[in-house]
Amino acid sequence: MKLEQPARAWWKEAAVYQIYPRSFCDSNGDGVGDLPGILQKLDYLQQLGVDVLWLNPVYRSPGVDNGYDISDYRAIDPVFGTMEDFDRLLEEVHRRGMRLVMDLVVNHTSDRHPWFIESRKSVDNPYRDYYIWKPGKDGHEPNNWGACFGGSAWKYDPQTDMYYLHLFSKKQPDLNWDNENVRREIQKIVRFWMDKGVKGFRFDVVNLISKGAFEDDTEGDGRKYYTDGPNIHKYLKELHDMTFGTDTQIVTVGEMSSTSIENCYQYAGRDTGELSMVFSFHHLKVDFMGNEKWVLVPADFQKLKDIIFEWQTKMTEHNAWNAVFWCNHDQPRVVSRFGDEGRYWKQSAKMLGTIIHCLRGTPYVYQGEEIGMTNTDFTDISQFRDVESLNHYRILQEKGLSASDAFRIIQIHSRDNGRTPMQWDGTKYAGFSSEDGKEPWIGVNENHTKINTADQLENEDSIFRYYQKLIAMRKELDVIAYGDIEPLAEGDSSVFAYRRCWKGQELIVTANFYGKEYEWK
Ligand code: TEU
Repeated sequence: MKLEQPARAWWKEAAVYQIYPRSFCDSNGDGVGDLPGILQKLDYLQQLGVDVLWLNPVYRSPGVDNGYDISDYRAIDPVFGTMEDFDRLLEEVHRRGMRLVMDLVVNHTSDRHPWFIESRKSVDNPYRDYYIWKPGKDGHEPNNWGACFGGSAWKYDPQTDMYYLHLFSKKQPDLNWDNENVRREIQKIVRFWMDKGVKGFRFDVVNLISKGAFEDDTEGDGRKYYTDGPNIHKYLKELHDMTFGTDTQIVTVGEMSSTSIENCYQYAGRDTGELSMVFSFHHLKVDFMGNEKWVLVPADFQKLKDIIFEWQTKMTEHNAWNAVFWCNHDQPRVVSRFGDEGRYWKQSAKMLGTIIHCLRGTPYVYQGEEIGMTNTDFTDISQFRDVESLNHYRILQEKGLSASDAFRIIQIHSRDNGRTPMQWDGTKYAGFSSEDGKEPWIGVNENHTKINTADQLENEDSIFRYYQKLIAMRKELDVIAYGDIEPLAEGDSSVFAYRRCWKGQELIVTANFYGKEYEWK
């Protein structure tokens, strides 16, 4: 497939590092990571070679969903520090030639946001239509849609005898994007952070903001009525034109939940006037049963290859741009999930990193991935914190599973696998927090004595050193950022291989997912 001359862009040559502030570095010993803690680690990140830092939400929030329930979009939650801490961090990020991306959660707010507090007061309140309210049907919810964190997607509110929609937790009411006042409010929020010098935004489940018909879903959980909805492209184009589209230095990435590739041609297409790139998640459902996450099935390697290659080749054909990644704060650790925690821990972590960093797209490194951090070693449900995991632990038992069977599923799939404190050294709290500080908000993995940045910075053969080289390579070889891609060994269920070509440069990547020698020509 021959590429038309792809437009050069700084974010096509960049690597992004995702920081989960709550678990990155705790500077004041309260057991929760914070902004001054990130400031302390900027030199480490510069040494790794990343260009952009994406912060998960640090806005004021009751913390029901670890900050994805925002109650004030223009304030820093005290647990992370002050706006002065933020301004200082931003200044120091820029001084190192890096950029900061903020995480904007605009599909929903916290139920403690002033807009929602007003909206629920009365049916004629000026903020009523900032959210989605419907009367019940025959004494039940307006329809049969399910919430991602379990139960119905509707919560009854006695104050006005109506139900409001929440696709996630009941404390995260969905905003009504069909209301122009809501769209204008979001534009003002984006401009507030642009005016502070933020050079990027990650939009949380942004392809869910346009809802279609509110009908019962006879075949599923309702997602077909709100995923990639009827006005989604109109709303993204409007947001682009009214805010970040005015500054070519700003990069935007949309988290596209259960999306279609056809829609992503537009979301992340060249000159379509929406976003720079998209996160899609189909490749991270190969250990699900369809869309059902809370089951134990072996990861389907052939499906993993097919999906990645489909998104690589088709998005290239449509001049659209992928974010490429294995890990984030919602996913288990890739070395545990698709690699090997044991004998081939180091080799498999490096193999997995190679696959992502040589693909066409912008690579994302999730905190701790660069040192091969693993899933949690938790042995009891009381150690888990994630609202989604705790809800499903209960739901699995309501479905008849034993507590131990339910626990085993949570252990494998919980988002907490990616949320344990960053492992900086072998001390009591892994250097995440001072030894005389409070117990961290979530348990430190015992293997931090073996897996930590201090050790790996000293070791030329470490995973950290290898990630450094992968990130540097993207800057040295244009074929990585701009080359086309040709899958190789597509039918071979033991090898993950592909070829990149660009103006005479050729890069062939071959990866062995299994712990045994394999001959492939
Ligand atoms: O994630 C949305 C999302 O798709 C994931 O929560 C996914 O549905 C789930 O992990 C599958 O089991 C975004 C944020 O990344 C996540 O942390 C938030 O909890 C969620 O939106 C709600 O804001």
